[in-house]
Amino acid sequence: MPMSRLLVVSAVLLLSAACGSSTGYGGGTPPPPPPPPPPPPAGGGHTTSIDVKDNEFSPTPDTVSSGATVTFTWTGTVAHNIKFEDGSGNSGDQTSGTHTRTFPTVTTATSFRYRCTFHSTNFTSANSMNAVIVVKP
Ligand SMILES: [Cu+2]
Repeated sequence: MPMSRLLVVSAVLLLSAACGSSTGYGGGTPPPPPPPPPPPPAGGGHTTSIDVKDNEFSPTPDTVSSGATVTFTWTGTVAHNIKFEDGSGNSGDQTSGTHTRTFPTVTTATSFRYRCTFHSTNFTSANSMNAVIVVKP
């Protein structure tokens, strides 16, 4: 092999090796990935809009601020209602539309349990159409 051809082959091999080791960041470490989003409140939402579905309330549990007004929106196809354990802010039987309840001002976190009387027999059973809103000061 002529000397000039040997030099060309060597140059190509060197260039290939250099490109193969490049990271695209000038040889430094790549930038760190963005931090993960903060976790949602434990076990539920933080919203003043709750969907009344067939057959669940979503989200639940939900946490709102003292004195907040929560809007329930019927998104299913069969009738549901909202009956609060404290007897206040109940809705009628509805298949569509909305219902609102304004919660009281509280000085300690207070749970307001509610259920649909068609699809739940009490306020605490799992896998039933009941839910809770936690009002925080
Ligand atoms: Cu229901």
